[in-house]
Amino acid sequence: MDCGMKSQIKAWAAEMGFDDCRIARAGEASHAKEFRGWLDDGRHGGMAWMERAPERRCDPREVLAGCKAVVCLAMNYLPAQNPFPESHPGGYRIARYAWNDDYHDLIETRLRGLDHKMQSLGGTQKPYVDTGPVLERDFATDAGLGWNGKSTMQIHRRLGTWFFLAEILTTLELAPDASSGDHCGKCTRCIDACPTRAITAPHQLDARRCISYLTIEHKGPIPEEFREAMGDRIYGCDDCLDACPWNRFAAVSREMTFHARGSIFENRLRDFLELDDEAFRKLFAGSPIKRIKRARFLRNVCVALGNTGSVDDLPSLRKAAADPEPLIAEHAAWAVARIRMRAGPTRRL
Ligand code: B12
Ligand code: SF4
Ligand code: SF4
Repeated sequence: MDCGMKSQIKAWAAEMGFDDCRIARAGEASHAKEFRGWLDDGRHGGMAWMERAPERRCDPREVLAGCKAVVCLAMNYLPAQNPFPESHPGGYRIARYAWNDDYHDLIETRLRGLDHKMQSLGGTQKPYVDTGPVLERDFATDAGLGWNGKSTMQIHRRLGTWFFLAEILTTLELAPDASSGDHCGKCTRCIDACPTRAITAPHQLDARRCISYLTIEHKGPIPEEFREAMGDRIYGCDDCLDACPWNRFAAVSREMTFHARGSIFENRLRDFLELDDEAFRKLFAGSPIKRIKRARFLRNVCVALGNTGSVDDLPSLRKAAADPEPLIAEHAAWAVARIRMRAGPTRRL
C-alpha cells in the first residue's frame, strides 16, 4: 500500500474545497443486511430506483471491476442563517441544502477534477455524488469520516450533520483509515424531534413517513395523516438535523453557491401559487427544487398554507383550486377548507 499516494489524494481533495477525505476498503457494505431488510419491508416507499441491483449498492466491486478502495469525501453546505428579507418575516421552511444551487453540479465538477488527477497515479475511477449505486453513509462510517447517528444522518465531529457525501471508487491500492466509532451516546433528540415519527427506532427510518420523502420524492397526493405535521415545510425537512447537539459548533460553508438565493425567499407563500410553468422554471433554475416540478411544489405550498395561512390567502388558493393540474387543485381545496375551519363559522368567507 502506498501512503504517499493516499496523502497526495487527500491534499488534492482539500485543494478542491472538500472539507474531509478518508479511505474505506472496497468490500461488502457493513450494513448490507439492514439495507436489504429496509427494502423488503417497503420502507423506501415509491423510490423504486432503490430496488434496482441492490448487490451493486452494497458492494463497490460490483460497480467497478478491480475496485480496491472508496475515497469518501465531505463538503460542508451550511448556509448563513435567516434567508428572508427584512420586508417580510417568511413563514415557510425549505431544507437548507436547497437554499440555492443544486449541489450535484458543483460537486460533480470537483469529482471529475480529482478523478483526472488520480488517473495520473495509474488508477481507474468511478466518481459519485448521491445519484450512484453506493451506500454512501456506510462507507463513510467505515472510513471514519463520521458515524451514522440514530437519525441515520452521517455525523462528523467538526461539521456536524451539514455536509454532503461524495465518493470515488478506485482501483488504486489505498490503505483504509480507521473508523471513528459511534458518538450518539444516550441522546435521542432527533427521534423526539421528528414531527411524523419517521425514525421508528434508532438507525431506522421509514421513508414513507418522512417529510423529506413526502415533499420531494413522493409523486402523488400527500397522505392526509401527514399534512398537519408537515406544518410550514415546503421542500425537505431539517428537524432531525437541527436537533442534533453535534451541530453546535458547525461553521458556515465557504461555498457561496450554497448560501440563500434572495429571489426565492422574497416570495410569500401565496406568491408561489402565481407561478406558471415558465415562471417556476425561471425562479428555480439551477436549484434542486426545479427537479420536483411545479405541480409537486405547489402541492407542498398548499399544504403549508392550509396549516399556517389566513383569510388573506383564500383568493390565491381558490384560484389554485381551479388549476387544471388535479394534484394542485385537490391540495388547494383542502387548504381552503382548513383556513375556513380555523376562521370559525361566524365569518362569511
Ligand atoms: C434515499 C435517500 C433519502 C430518503 C431515505 C433516507 C434514509 N434515511 O434512508 C429520503 C428521501 C427520506 C432522504 C432524506 C434526506 N436526505 Co437523503 N439520501 C438518500 C440516498 C439516495 C440513499 C440512502 C439510503 O441508502 N438509504 C437506505 C437506508 C437503509 O440506509 P441508511 O438510512 O443510510 O441506513 C444505514 C444505517 O442506518 C445502517 N443501519 C441500519 N440499521 C442499523 C442498526 C445499527 C445498530 C447501526 C449501527 C446501523 C444501522 O444500515 C443502513 C444501510 O447502510 C442517499 C445517497 C446515497 N446514495 O447513499 C442520500 C443522503 C443520505 N441524503 C442526504 C440528505 C442531506 C438528506 C436530508 C437531510 C435532506 C433534507 N434536509 O430534507 C434528509 C435526511 C433524512 C434522514 N434522517 O435520513 C445526504 C446525507 C448526508 C449526511 N451527512 O448524512 C445523502 C448521503 C446524499 C449526499 N450525497 O450527501 N434521503
Ligand atoms: S427529515 Fe424530518 S420527517 Fe424526516 S426523519 Fe428527519 S425530522 Fe423526521
Ligand atoms: S440527535 Fe443525538 S441521537 Fe440523534 S444523531 Fe444527533 S447525537 Fe445521535
